[in-house]
Amino acid sequence: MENRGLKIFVVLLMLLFFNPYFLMGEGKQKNLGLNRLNQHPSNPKNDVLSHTQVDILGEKAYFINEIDQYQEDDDGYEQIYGGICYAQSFTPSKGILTQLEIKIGIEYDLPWFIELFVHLEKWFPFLQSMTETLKSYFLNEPSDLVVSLYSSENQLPSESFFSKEIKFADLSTSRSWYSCSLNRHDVISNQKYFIVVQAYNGDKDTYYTWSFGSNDPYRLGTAMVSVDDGATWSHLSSTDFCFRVYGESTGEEPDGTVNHWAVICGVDSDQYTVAQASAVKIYNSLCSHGWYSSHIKLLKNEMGTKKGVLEALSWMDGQEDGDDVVLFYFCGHGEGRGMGIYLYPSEFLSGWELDDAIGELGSHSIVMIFDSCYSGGLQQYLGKNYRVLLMSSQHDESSQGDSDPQIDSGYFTYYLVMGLGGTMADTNNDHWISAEEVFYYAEHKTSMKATIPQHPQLYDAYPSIGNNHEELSFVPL
Ligand SMILES: [Ca+2]
Ligand SMILES: [Ca+2]
Ligand SMILES: [Ca+2]
Ligand SMILES: [Ca+2]
Repeated sequence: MENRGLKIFVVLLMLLFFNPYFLMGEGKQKNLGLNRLNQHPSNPKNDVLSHTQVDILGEKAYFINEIDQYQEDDDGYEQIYGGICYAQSFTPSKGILTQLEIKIGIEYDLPWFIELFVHLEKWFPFLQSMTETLKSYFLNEPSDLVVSLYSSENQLPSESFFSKEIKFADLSTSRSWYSCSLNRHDVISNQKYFIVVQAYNGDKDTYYTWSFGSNDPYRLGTAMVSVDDGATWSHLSSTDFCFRVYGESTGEEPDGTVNHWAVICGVDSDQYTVAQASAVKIYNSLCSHGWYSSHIKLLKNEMGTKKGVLEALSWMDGQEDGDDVVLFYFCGHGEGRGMGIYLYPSEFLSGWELDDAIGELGSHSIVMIFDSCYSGGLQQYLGKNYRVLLMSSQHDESSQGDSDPQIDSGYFTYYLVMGLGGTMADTNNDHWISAEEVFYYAEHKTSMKATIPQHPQLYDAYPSIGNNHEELSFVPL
């Protein structure tokens, strides 16, 4: 205590007698940042206004200031300093995020002698610069406040899709809404996202604040805290931080109704003469299980041109949305190593062109079935989140079929249709056949039936690449 008192006294003396402004008799301020402590933050709407102007010039007809999720109750605040992270999860209903606002501020406790100077400078303005110097010397100002957005709590601390640093001096002790433009970031509606704030250094006298509401005011998310840089989190039950997110619709948002849509294509070739018949079998199987024929485009032979397939996929995109189930089926000639498929009349659709078209779809439940030579190679172009790929053979294997009336299709298709036709494939007994279940039903039978090496391949990224434990159910029994 004695040392601290002595130190303060010495510094006061030094400042009093060696401060250049004091010696010059001038009350001029140095820009120490802290000068602006009591000013309001710069206009938080600036980002938004410029963004709107850009959109008007681009003649896009949407309103970016449409508020989507928010929690505005302010019953208190958490202190942010020393590396502790606070987070608030939320669930957007729109597919594009445009803007984030959080209600934040700062707090700092001045030592008594600086308080004294603050009072004195009202009568003696020349003391102002000295007061600021004292503040910068004695306040343990925290690092910039980092505001980030994450799509998973497992992604911290490195994989934020948005991050902004806010300076201590840019905030005020009266907590207010701070706005960040998000540059139209694509999100998955109805999935949880996380707003994370963190600052290092500072102390219990000098810290950032984030307002919160009590009694669980926001039901689609929760406040959380991490004391280990985001490695582990605990929920602050019944608390929600103050936030607002703004968004735009993509038109692909789930509408609460699960509709089923399909594009089914079979193109016969010299190499594979049962393609058209295979496509018809799949079509009939889906219709017999309640899929509406009006929801299916069946493209046989000369209808299965590149233009025809891409137009059908575009039609399907216009129909489906985020909570629908979609199916793309192709039977025909495949290119060596599975770089694409051959359509009518020998038109080539590459794996990446097909991926582009499928990528337009809003559905998060996409089944793709290929009964064609080398189809296993398509996985390298099409293997993405929300997709389950059923491929009739490896990338270096042919696929066989039989025109015998008993079979009259590719072997893989034959056993898929058989699997969809009964209860045998429903291994988890939920009265649905999933893409995964019907694959495992057909896989071994196809290999046994073929007279050449043919090993069907499954690619399962449903519901996502990192988590494929759920089944993509698409045919009810
Ligand atoms: Ca829907
Ligand atoms: Ca769509
Ligand atoms: Ca099942
Ligand atoms: Ca799965």
